[in-house]
Amino acid sequence: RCLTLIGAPTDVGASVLGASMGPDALRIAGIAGALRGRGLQVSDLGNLPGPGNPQAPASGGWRHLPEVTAWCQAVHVATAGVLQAGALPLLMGGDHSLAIGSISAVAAHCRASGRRLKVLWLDAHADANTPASSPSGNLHGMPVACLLGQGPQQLVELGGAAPVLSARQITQIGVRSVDPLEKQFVNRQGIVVHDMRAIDEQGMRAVVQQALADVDEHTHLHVSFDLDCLDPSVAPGVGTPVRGGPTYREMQLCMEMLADSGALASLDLVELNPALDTRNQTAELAVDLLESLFGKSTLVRP
Ligand code: DIR
Ligand code: MN
Ligand code: MN
Ligand code: MN
Repeated sequence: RCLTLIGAPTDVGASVLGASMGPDALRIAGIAGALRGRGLQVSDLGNLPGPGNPQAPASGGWRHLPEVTAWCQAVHVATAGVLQAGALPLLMGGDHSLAIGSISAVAAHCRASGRRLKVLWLDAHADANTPASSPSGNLHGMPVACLLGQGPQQLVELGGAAPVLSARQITQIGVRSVDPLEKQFVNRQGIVVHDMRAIDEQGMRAVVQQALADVDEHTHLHVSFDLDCLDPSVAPGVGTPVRGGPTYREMQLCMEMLADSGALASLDLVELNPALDTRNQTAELAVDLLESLFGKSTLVRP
């Protein structure tokens, strides 16, 4: 099986600078070697080119819309090329607005090949703001809304057909920070959110089982993994940490269960901020969890 790494070194969608260094921190943590160790044939496209961060204030409800659009377009094209070549695209962010680029390409690929698409969104945040609900104008808080057809036209229609997803194609896990008006959007759309209370009450195992209930080996499973989903005590290298996230063990179980589904076909690894990290520990944790996601297990399993 072939996997292609795509670096998108940008933080234009975020409030805090530094996610632009994420791809290189993941390379330094040994992402390619770890995946090769899992038996994958890994190639690295390197870092895509794109605009720098103008550090401009919001205008018209959004910050850096032209720059975010340019990055998402580049990611869309790169992801489409990797899928076309039959490999699994692994997007190394960069901030989470990039998921508009990757997921729009994945959705087009699934439409063309007649495969069902399911998106798992692992995040402390719902990322479902619209300009009307966003407290910040930061586009990394809006990708879910854009993919569901709500947001600036150039992002909503990035891949042509809109909306890219219907609400029942996306399930969120680990959420614990949702803005007041964003809550209403999540509720109105009917997005399934397994928040931290669900994980506390039912356990990660039951939550992931529910999230995968409509996934079989014919489904294209896309995992969009915002590293701020993890508890900041184990993953401090993120721009918008929120206390009370999944532990290392809980997230590892989640990864192992996703691996068992046999459906993983594309992945975003986003919001790693090396400027806020401690000796690259969050990047190393991400690589460790990736090994579980690609089938590493303690014992031989039936
Ligand atoms: C907040 C923070 N909900 C916003 N969002 C995110 O600005 O929209 N932080 N996604 O990672
Ligand atoms: Mn395919
Ligand atoms: Mn987040
Ligand atoms: Mn996010």
